[in-house]
Amino acid sequence: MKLLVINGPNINMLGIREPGIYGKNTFADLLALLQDTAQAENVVINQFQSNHEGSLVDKIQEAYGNYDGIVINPAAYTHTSVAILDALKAVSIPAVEVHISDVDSREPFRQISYPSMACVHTIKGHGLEGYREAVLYLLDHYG
Ligand code: CA2
Repeated sequence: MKLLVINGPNINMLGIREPGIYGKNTFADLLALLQDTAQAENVVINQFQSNHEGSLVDKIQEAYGNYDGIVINPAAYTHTSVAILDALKAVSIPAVEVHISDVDSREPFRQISYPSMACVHTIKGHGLEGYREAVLYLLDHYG
């Protein structure tokens, strides 16, 4: 199984500020967790992070025919991006949405997610472990 993990804006800044919300772990820790999960589960996991909405859309389109599943944390674009929603619908690859923080207990605007309408499952508030859970979910249901 070949999976693509996509992270949106500012996820590369993890661990630098707001440890109360996102924890102390860094983006490098997230990359290590993904590598670890790939080895343990014997799957290919490629990773992409961008601060640009169009680049995220391009990457989702490129996944068509090349990946069996997508794990996506669209970050702030979660709450605004119909373009990311449409890209996920267009490629129709099983996608799991991950949020490090519990967006439901934060500001009301964070409780809206456009991409979730094209995702088979959403994991919120489990910290970086949510990414591992997303991979396991895809393996269990589509592997
Ligand atoms: O909880 C999540 O995973 C989020 O997708 C993270 C986004 C936020 O906009 C979403 O509402 C929920 C933020 C990404 C990281 O932002 C940082 C902010 C300050 C310091 C470091 C990272």
